[in-house]
Amino acid sequence: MFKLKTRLGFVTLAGALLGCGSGYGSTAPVPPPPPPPPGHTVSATDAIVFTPTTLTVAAGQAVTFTFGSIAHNVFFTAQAGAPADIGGNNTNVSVDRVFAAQGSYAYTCHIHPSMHGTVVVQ
Ligand SMILES: [Cu+2]
Repeated sequence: MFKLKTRLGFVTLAGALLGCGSGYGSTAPVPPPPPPPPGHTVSATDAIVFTPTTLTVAAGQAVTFTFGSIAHNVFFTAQAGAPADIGGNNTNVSVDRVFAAQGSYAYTCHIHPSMHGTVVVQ
């Protein structure tokens, strides 16, 4: 009975040690997780949508509008506190706009009238 107990204890200990050591010395180190995506970016995509459709930021924060290979622009619905429009045909560029005042700021792309988005400033 004593012998059996000892043996069980050894097996348990060996298992614990193996468990602790698994992965130690393995060839491929686990890469760190990728950084989270920037929190205040709206992408005007080649799929003809703004992503995200609604972005919430704090007053005073900047939002970066990024444009890819298909030209887009950003025209805000006229209202107090709305930042300047991003007119023209924007490709492969990023443009920042600061939202100083609380509110809900809708915008659209004049090249693609189906593209709509909103920045909510809290
Ligand atoms: Cu567009």
